[in-house]
Amino acid sequence: MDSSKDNGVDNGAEQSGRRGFLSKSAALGLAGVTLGLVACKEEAAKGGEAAPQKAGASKEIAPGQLDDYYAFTSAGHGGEARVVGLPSGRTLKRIPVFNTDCMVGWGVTNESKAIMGTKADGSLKYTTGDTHHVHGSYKDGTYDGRWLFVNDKIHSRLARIRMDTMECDKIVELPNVMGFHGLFTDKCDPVDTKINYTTRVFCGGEFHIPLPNDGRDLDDPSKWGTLFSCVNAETMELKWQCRIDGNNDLVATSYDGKLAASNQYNTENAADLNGMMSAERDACVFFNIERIEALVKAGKFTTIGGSKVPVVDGRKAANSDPKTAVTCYVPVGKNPHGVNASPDGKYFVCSGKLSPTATVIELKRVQAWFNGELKEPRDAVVAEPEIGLGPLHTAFDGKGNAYTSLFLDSQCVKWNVDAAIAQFKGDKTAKVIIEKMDVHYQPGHNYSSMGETKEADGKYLNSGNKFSKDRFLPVGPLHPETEQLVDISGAKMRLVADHTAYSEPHDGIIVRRDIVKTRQIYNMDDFPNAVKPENAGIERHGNKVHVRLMSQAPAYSMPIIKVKKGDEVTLTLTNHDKVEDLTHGCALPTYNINFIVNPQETKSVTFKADHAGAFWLYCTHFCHALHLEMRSRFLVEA
Ligand code: RUQ
Ligand code: CUA
Ligand code: CA
Repeated sequence: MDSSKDNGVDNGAEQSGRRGFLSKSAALGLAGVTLGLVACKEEAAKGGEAAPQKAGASKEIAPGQLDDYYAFTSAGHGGEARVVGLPSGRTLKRIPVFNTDCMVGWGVTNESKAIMGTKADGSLKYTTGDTHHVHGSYKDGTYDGRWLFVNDKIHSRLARIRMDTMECDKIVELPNVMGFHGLFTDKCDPVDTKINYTTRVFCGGEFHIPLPNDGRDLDDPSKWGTLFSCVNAETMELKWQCRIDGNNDLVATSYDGKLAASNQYNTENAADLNGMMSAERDACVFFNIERIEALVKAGKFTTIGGSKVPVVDGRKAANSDPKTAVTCYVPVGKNPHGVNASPDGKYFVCSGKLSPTATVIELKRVQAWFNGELKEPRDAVVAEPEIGLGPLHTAFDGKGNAYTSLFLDSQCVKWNVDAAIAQFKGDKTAKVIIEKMDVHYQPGHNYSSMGETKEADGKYLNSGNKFSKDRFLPVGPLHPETEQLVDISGAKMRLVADHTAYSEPHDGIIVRRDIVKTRQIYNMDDFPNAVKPENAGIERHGNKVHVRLMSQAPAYSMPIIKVKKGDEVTLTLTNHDKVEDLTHGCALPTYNINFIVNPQETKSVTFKADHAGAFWLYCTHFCHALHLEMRSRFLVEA
């Protein structure tokens, strides 16, 4: 197969397997699009260089040199979050969130289980996750380096990651939501402008389900619905939910805190593929945050099933009067994917996916509709340029240009927002499309350096491509994905590097390194259960045994730990080393226990000593010349 031409929907048809399916679904989708497949073929044939390209690094990161940016990305159904240095592409950290991880002991220790959630028997409620979107907390319209938030689509959970330790510290499950896909943080309070930082996280529910989902209405999807949820960023508790018509895909927010929006590909409220593609246009639904919160305050809400979370009615029938409406449904191109806010805060852009267009919505006009000053929601649309096939996500450079990923064309298209608006007003000379660049291949998300903030700097764009095909050494049926780094600082886009990514990052953000302030060691006193010389040792209450252990390279505080078969053992370990990065591990063979303690950190595990014998509790993390000798005898008497 000539892979250099294999770059799109048409060539895919010649192949079997994954890409065969792709071509089928793409063709299916294009049935409703005016642009024919002929045009598509021409576009597609242009792309896909398998021949080596010259790397165009605007700045090489030499050994020992530090990157300029952090990229924080999701990991799809890997369930974690990841930290990458850019432009080098160095993997800096994997942050376990919804997955279990035996390197750090996530899902193993009592502390991580308490965050992840357990069943009555103490086992984890879920061990799977599906992260898609990572967004940071804001202050003054830019990242404040405090938190990252990431969604779990499969079990509808929102997780928070502390940026100072880059560890997950809270997870909340959204009630009556299935397929929690898009999320975004707010950037200001809608009423109190002194609160010019993130206090809310908005979460979109993608799948329609019975409300409540308790076995009723199983055969009547017309009664099902979806909710848009608001979570308190500080407490991570649900504040309210809003029931809507249609569904939520991705989420974007305004700088002033007054508006949040979600693009809807299923305005049809359909339960099957054809139904979801039946309407000529779908929508982007805007939420009036101030009004929703006023209704909640006034007690004008319902609750669903056993959930106590206030639910406000955002459906069309209840919101036809703009002056009291909490929602505004702005029509956009068919089956949109992505809603992205321009860094100047003026526009939200939704891509058509099944329409070769991007719809530009002016926030001022949406606000005007809510004030009764704009006739129709559709009048908030100020441009709808034709940009290419399969547009998904849009990033910005802060200089008025937008960069949209074109899934079917395997391209990134750079276009100018003002020109698109001029064209929409009738200016035939407006040059909307500035450049199209081939990416490899089938891009999903793209995101730019600081591109979702007022400090968008127009330096780098990351194109997250779903198929790497021939770009890397083959590693069997599952290929890595290509994260292509593009220099967007000049007049022309320049491919800087192909970085591999293990399946399956979706979205990410690129944050200037000076914003991220990490702590290098813990404070022992932050842990109420810290083990200190005065309380170290073994304490027994009936068959409950508490083993309080300390680590200091290259030894644990007790060479022998003796318990009885049948005991319920809680082992608490505090790392007394203070040297940065002097981490110790704690592995207990046949008891399935494995975790680490970083300097000055405390962790614990609880387990039943259900089999007798001698077990070497040993250090897993190479810490000292005598690391291998760092072990204690854990003896379980019969
Ligand atoms: S989605 S490839 Cu989960 Cu963000 Cu668009
Ligand atoms: Cu402690 Cu290895
Ligand atoms: Ca649709």
